[in-house]
Amino acid sequence: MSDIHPLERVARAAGAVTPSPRQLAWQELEFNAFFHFGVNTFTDREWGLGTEPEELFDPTALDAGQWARTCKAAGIRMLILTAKHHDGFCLWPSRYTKHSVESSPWREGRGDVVREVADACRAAGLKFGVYLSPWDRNSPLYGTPEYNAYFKDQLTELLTQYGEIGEVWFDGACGEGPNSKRQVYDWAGYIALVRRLQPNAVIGPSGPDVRWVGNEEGLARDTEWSVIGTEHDLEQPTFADWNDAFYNQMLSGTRHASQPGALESLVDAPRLAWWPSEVDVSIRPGWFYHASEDLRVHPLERLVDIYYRSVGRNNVLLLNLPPDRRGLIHEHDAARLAELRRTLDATFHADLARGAAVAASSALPGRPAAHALDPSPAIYWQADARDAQPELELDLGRPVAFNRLRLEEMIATGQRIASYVLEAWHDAAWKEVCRGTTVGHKRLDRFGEVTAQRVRLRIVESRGAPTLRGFGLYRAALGG
Ligand code: FUL
Repeated sequence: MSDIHPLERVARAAGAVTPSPRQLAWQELEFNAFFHFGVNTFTDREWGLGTEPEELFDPTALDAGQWARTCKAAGIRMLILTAKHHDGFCLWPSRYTKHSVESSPWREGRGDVVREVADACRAAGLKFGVYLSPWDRNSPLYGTPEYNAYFKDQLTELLTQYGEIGEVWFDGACGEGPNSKRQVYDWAGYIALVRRLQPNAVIGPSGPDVRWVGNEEGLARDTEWSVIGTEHDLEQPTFADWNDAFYNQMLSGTRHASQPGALESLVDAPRLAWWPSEVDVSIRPGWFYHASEDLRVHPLERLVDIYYRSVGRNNVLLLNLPPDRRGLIHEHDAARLAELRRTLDATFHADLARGAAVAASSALPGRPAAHALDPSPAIYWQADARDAQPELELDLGRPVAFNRLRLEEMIATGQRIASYVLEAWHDAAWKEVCRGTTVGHKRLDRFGEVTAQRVRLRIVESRGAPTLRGFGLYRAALGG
């Protein structure tokens, strides 16, 4: 097959890369919440110094049940808690340091925030994840090989004492410790430990399962591939490898032109990896709570935009909801989150394509066009590989007004769609409604209202025979 063009060859190879079961389960979650909470909540800082007295930590009314219920009602599926941020203060009573809740006045030193949150998540039917900062400005061991053992001991506590962990969030930050030394992190060792103790947990965004989107504004790229090219074994990186991979993908953030996973970038890549992207963003300016930001909770329009540009761009959204000094999600944040849910529900409750008559230019046996519209996530339409530009045509039965499109690929079999056009039949011709590039787990497009009875989707370019397990049309009200 030497006559195959190199770009075509790599396109087929990339289209055949599939997620691990843990990545697949994680991508299905779509919308998770981050909880930045700790000594910074009480000092009004973003990065603690590591010298904060433990007495400072004293939430007056901590109620993890309120966190979990608020998230559940908003359609959030997992909650990730900063068990230890850069200041080194532990929200659980660690056996390996006194710099923890145990030395604080909160619950007379007998409290464990990690346990309360893990239990509240379980009670609400949410997954629970932990953020553990390798950068530790408090530990006297930081900057020595012993620190890696200390870090792994803490990780072991978190991974063995609190039940199932859905995600381990390793912050890549590597600053100086109390001795002005930097740490050479044992990434391969940390990763191996998580694999052994919590084999279903994804590790991100400095980890092999989940890639950082590259900015903290909540915005993914228009084109977001889950398959990228890499020089390194993401499972067993050296410190230098890891910095390189992590740093390179930081540089390829949305502010920069380069596109992770673009075909040209894959041709010479030693390996192809499924490395899906996560968008982390705070509901207010800071990651930690500051009373001065109570009136600066992002407006609804911004959150709706973030949702479309993260969940609707093949990313998992990790929205930070920083608890206040009471230990509660502030009223303003909770109200805004509820508004976001109402707005999304108002748009997505009625799929206007449901029940339409649908035909495809080709379909594999057992993968008929109708499966694209079927709400079951397990069945899908798949075009024939010989069909150069597969099409799906719908007859909605009557003229229908819509302004939103939802597409979903069956990513368990790979990510393939590279560009598509949605058209509507109008005045005896097909007119373009919108066009886009990647789809992946989910793509949501917004456009001006169109009224049509017949619509068609043309898949213009793909990396092998494309699939669709979801196709929806919606009508959003203004601002939705
Ligand atoms: C960064 C940290 O330095 C910030 O404080 C915050 O935790 C953010 C999510 O990650 O690397």
